[in-house]
Amino acid sequence: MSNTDMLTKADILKHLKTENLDVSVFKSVTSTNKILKEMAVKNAREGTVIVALSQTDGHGRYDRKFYSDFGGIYLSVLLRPKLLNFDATLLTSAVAVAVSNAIDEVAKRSTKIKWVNDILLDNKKVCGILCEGGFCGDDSFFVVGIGINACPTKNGLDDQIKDIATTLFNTYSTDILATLCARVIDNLFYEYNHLQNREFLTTYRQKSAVLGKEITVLSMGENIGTAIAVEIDDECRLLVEFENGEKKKLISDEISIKIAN
Ligand code: BT5
Repeated sequence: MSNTDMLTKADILKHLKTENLDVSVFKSVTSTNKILKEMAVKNAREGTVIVALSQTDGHGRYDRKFYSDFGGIYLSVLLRPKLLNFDATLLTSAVAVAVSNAIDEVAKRSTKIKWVNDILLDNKKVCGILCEGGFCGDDSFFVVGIGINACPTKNGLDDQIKDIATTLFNTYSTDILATLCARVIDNLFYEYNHLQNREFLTTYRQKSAVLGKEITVLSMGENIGTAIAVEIDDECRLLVEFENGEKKKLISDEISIKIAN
């Protein structure tokens, strides 16, 4: 990639509508979430946004690797909710709606959400989201990390993920990355500021890749059964019915699911 291809802060600000944000863009970092968590404990303010064009140590839940080569867009946003009992599951789900809508708008595609917060395009993962909480003194904060396979990487998707992942666009363009990044951030702040009315739930359910489907439920990586995904409740828990008729409400951070073929 030549320097003229480098996405800059100015490129993003040109498209960004949300005001009063503190955006930094880096060519390569370890992990935008890691850096922003370190900044958060040192009092970085809400609205601090770190964008990277690649990560050497991008991670997902349970420290799983998130492949983050040049071509994708990797960003983290710092939130400092004022509410007591702020619900991180709702935030994560609302962010999924924000990102899915942003991708659909910019790419003119129709993405789905795999509970809780993977974004799928044609049944393959195009984006992963990781919300991590922490404390700064008595105050809690959340770092929302988003990784999107936006444009092709030099060597294509890694062998480890090429069967389950996909890329949004066929060619590289800084304008695509800038527009996508700005829409994601704008939508994220919209959903964050409207979280309490739970308006996002309607779209969340409409975009669900799992409702009505047969799913394999994994708890800590272990298969605990096949079930039908019946409902997503107002707390974003997934109601499933196992083959033996047993019903269970799944909580996001306890399980992960595989959609059966
Ligand atoms: C996630 O975790 O999908 C959340 C990923 C969050 C990444 C962002 S990038 C910016 C910020 N900084 C970070 O360090 N992280 C955040 P999880 O649901 O645990 O899924 C991880 C799994 O997704 C891996 O085990 C792979 O199977 C798959 N995967 C890894 N890289 C991928 C990629 N680039 N595209 C699609 N799938 C991928």
